Amino acid sequence: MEQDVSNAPTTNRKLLRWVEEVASKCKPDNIYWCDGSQEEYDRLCAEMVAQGTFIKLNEQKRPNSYLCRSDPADVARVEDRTFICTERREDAGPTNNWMDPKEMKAILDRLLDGCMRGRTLYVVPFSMGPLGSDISHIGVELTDSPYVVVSMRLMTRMGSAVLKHLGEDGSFVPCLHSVGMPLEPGQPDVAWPCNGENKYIVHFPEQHSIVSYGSGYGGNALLGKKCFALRIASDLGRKQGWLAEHMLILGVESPEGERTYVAAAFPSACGKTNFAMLVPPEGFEGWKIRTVGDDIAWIKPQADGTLRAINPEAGFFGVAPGTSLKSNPNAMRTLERNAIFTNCALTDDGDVWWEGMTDEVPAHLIDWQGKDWTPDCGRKAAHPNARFTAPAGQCPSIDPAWESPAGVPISAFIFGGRLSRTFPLVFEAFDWRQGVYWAATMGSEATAAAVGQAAIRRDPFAMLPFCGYNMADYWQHWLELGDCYQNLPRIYRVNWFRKDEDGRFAWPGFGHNMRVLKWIVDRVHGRAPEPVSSPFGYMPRYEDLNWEGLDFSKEQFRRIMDIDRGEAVAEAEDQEKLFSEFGPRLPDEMERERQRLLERLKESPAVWQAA
Ligand code: TSX
Ligand code: MN
Repeated sequence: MEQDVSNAPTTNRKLLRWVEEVASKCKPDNIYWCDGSQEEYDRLCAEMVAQGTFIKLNEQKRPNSYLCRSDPADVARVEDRTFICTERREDAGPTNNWMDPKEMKAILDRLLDGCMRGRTLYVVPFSMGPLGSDISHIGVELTDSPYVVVSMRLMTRMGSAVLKHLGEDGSFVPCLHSVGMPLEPGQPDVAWPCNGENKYIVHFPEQHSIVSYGSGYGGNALLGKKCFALRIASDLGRKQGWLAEHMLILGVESPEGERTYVAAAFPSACGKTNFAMLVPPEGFEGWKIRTVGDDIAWIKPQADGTLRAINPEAGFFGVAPGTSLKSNPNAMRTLERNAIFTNCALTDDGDVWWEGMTDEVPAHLIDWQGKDWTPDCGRKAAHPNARFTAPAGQCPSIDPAWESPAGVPISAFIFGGRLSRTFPLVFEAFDWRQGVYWAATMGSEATAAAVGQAAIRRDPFAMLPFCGYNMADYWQHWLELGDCYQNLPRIYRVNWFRKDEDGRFAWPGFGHNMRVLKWIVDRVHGRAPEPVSSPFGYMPRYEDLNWEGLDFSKEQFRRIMDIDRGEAVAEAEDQEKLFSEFGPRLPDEMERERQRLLERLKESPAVWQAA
């Protein structure tokens, strides 16, 4: 191994200069250029087993898979330590943490000085999206964490082919990551190095660069995902006329083989991965859901106004608790081999377990903190944010076109929240502009709400923590697409989580969401009967959905589709709090749509119901 770059497997000038500069600042013991091979992956995993970072799982039960336990203080993304550093504060907007780039660089220079002592600097070249697609982009992550290296191999296209593609002067997004725990000579390492005092997840949209310090976990450390593919890419997309979205992509395949692709955004805890891998219920024989992606979509308008989308990722980094053969059999089968589990529990026979995985709870486990666990011990066995990392190609429902460089054509956008009242199962926005308004105002009910109307925690486009610039400018960008292109996809709002008077879920959800998807597909192809116009938008009649295989009465449907005027007015009035945060930067169209809704509600009955 080398400390200079004279033997580097690249001639890319920008990359060589940057690696040299980072090495002289961070002072690693070695520099290692990743080739992305299976041998390299296996070797790094074996080194982490020896180090105590990884536990190899039972080869018979879970081939080529590992469990890893993080530091108990490094278990999630750190939003309050995440920064957007633009010259002007307004360009980051009121929903992002902002710091002056010069001030931030001074802080980082101090923290980065010698931060990789005693460690290896890994050079990780990666492509977000199929290599060579004109929707894809290249990044290079410099990291001192082998966990990051192996995770990046699962989550991105990583290795030598990327360097070859970069050539001498190809450009890339520089992503610098350090766990922020240098080792003195002779100092033993820990299983999960990180920095207990300082964490900084920093984005410089004006330079299109990322620096992450102090955390080894998920979205803080695998910089291709939230940092690059959402925060930096959203800014690139605005400047270049495309979209980087926090969306799943799925294809609905009819018995005749027609495939219709939709992209969907949900706030956290709505079962986005379950929806992306949905299994159609009884009554939908011959129908299939094909998964393209479960988290991020890069969407590029074509000259004719069609939108083509890719999943920039190559793997799934999903929340494990709640994932079961019942809730998501396709995810369970994706995880059968070649997977990394973080903060799950360990079974006595060397497999993993988490809450909700099986109806039967194991009598004994080692919990996510390495402690003995029994069902009566009063603690969770897996951390609630425990994760699986696995290659997307292993998913039984993966779409044949998921790696197509041209992407797939998007026919509809779906936005959803977790709302126990007020919002119906599904409605279609009257037009693009109103759709943007419904996406901008979406959110989920704050959990554990006290009695009465629970407050909605707004999460516009599910992008609140992921938009790399001013959210009001982001809405403007979406509105401008509507001005530039005809025949854009229709926009839908859905709500799987409405409850009845007794507080029970009024909709069976999961595979039954196919009934809603089918109506959307019928609408997109002009096959659905003329919908009903409600104060919110267009809605299906009871007869417009396929109810085969489900006992769901017209009366139940009415209860899950009706619009209570009082609740709807309160909702529209509550949205003003969100809009007012943005001052004059709020696009006028947003407030105008809100006023239009209030006017429609004034004319509507106390409880609106389809005739
Ligand atoms: O993922 C979910 N989806 C989307 C699936 C494609 N979940 C899981 C919770 C989110 C992490 C859901 N939970 C969904 C849903 O559509 N709906 C619900 C609510 C619900 C929970 C249990 C039942 C019904 C609805 N059980 C029975 O009806 C027996
Ligand atoms: Mn996500």
